[in-house]
Amino acid sequence: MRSLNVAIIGQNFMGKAHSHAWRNAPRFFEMGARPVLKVACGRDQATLERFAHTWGWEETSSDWRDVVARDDVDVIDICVPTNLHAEIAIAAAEAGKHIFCEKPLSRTSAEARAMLAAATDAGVVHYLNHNYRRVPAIMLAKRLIDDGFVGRIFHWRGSYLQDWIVDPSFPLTWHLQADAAGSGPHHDLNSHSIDLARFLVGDIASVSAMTTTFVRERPLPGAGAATFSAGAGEVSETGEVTVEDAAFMLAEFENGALGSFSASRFASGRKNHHTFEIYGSEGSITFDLERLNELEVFSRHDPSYLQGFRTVLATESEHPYISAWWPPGHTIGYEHTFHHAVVDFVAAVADGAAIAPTFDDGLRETLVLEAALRSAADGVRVTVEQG
Ligand code: SOE
Repeated sequence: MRSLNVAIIGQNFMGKAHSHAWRNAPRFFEMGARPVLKVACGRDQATLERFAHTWGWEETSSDWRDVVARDDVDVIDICVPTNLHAEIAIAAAEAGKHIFCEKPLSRTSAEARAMLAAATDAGVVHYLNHNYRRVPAIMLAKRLIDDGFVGRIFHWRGSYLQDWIVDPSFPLTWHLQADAAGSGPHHDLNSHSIDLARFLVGDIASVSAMTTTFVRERPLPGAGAATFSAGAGEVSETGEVTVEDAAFMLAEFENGALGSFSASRFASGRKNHHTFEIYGSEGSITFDLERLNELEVFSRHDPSYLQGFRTVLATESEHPYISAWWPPGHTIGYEHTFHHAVVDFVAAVADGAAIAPTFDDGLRETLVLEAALRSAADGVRVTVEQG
């Protein structure tokens, strides 16, 4: 069987999730090519060696440019902060490598356009990893919508709430700096909701948004909570937070549906509360990532004495991806979505199968993100540029 040599750039949270998927997917799925974990690239050599050993990467490198230039690498997997995506992806495309890029695609639409142009010109496979599209229950939602179960869609209500920075002593990591991240939970979390909304409902025509920042100054990474809370005069090692802490957006879709999106890192008690609700003329669908095997569905065509939402456990063998895993009722989790992405990506590279979202989807999503930031800054509704 053909091998596909993968290089991963980045070794943190997403590095781990992707590594697990590259390594494990062929054990469960029939794949047209065998991913080889060729080289892991990161800055901190000590942690990189441990990371490579744990996940079975054959080699390590501290220079992504060397990695991209290697003849024995077929795929570049990008798992680094957002500000590095464009440069790495463009170099990878120019070197003829297929690209698996973690979300969000980029900070700006200018970067997204350049990435899309480079990948298109090079004719390489370009995939933007919004892993939640590949939750079987969400794939089921897509099938139900395409089959007319929901009918004409009236409303989308998407919400992605977390609480990991409520403590003001949480340090100023790259996620809290606009230069690195583009924006805060808007790029990080609303991007996921926008991707699902585009997948399930359609393109977004205009938006109106509000953002706010609750904690404007934080300890620099390494300065630590103790320094921050030590009292006036000892709080010198702090820096400015340059992103929002919460971003709420209203949207009108091209098909006339009205939607709302809320993203916050200040929703105390919410750890990874990613939900959506879709309401239509024939029925409705709701989803909650913290119960990701389930889809709540409502049909107006049920008899009146049975009207109500029911819970579908999307673990039957006919649900997408499930037959490769366990028997019905043996639930799957967060990491499985990355496996599904790897399987589909390899099918795109090895067999020419279609894959989405691509960098084109990423550009469209970034245009929505940008329009919302403009709306929040100017206090007006903004039309979203289409592509
Ligand atoms: C952190 O907010 C984060 O890890 C996101 O970056 C991921 O995309 C999301 O799936 C979970 O939360």
